[in-house]
Amino acid sequence: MRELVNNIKNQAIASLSDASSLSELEILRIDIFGRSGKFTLASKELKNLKPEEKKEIGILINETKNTLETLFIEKKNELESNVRVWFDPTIPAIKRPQGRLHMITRAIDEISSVFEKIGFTRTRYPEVEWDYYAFGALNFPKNHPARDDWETFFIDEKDSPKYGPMLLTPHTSSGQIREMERLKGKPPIRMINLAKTYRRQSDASHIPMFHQFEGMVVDKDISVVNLKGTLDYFASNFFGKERVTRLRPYHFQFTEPSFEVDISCNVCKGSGCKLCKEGWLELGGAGMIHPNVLKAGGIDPNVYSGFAFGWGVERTYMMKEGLAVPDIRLLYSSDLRVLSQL
Ligand code: FA5
Repeated sequence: MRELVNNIKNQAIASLSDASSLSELEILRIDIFGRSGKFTLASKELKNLKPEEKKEIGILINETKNTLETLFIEKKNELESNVRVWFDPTIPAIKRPQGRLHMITRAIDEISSVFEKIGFTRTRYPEVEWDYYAFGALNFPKNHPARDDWETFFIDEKDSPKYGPMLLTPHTSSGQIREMERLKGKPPIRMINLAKTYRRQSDASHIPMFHQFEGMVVDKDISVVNLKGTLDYFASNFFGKERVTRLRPYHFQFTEPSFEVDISCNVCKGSGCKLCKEGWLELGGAGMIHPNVLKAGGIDPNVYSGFAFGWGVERTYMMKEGLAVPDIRLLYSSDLRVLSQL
């Protein structure tokens, strides 16, 4: 048995030094260590030996195995370092996927910078808000049916004796009173409040979490003319030079008069087409700040007046890019097939 093991070892060492390729080495490995390899079969004989021989031959088998395995590894390394690596510099490189900011992050930056140029200050107010700032101080009487329009998420928390229920703010208008308070009721105010807003709505044109931007200006002698001028400035700087806005009478509890703002359609330039029907696309709400709201913010409505407007970032940006997104919820679906196109 000792002789058999030594023979296998010597033959293996000789063949190893002759092996000139990785495939030859693999054939040799199978011949020695494979399931029916010479060394494997010899090792199996160990159990048939007499006990006194078993120990000695067992040691020999172990040593031989270790020696041969080391030699195999060394030979493999040697052969691999000889393999020539072909490098063809004309093969096109693998294109790594490139990340970029989400469309809505880009929109937020763009919208803020348009308003910052004409002196608006970007603000952000709490997303988890009190009823007082979202409704109460905005001239909504308690249980007024108009509150239903906002389909608010309420927080399961004790009501504040002063501010009422806690909720997720359904619109950035909650920032109006907060900004008046921050400035201690002292105009001039030029605020652009851009933040996340929440409503219990989910369909092709509504998402439960979306973004709004709220403009507010308060000063002496502010009129609808200033509102219209600001909206037209935004329309031409954000959407394109020839775009203008139009105001339609509407109702909001916190503005008087109130308007819906439309922008001229860029496809038909206002004459009416399949996209817009009558030449105009709807953007959002606006109006002159209600005297009661100014009073709630500590501002005297007999001295000061102001305007405000609030639009959805998602819808505004989709309109700018002319994006035919069939379902607004796709914007937040994290589906790379969608995101890589935006
Ligand atoms: C408001 O939220 C008023 N606070 C706007 C306002 C501000 C009026 C200041 C007057 C003065 P409205 O509910 O219409 O208004 O929402 C404004 C815009 O938010 C909509 O035009 C739309 O673009 C966007 N919006 C509303 N709900 C959703 C929603 N669930 N998903 C996506 N966008 C929405």
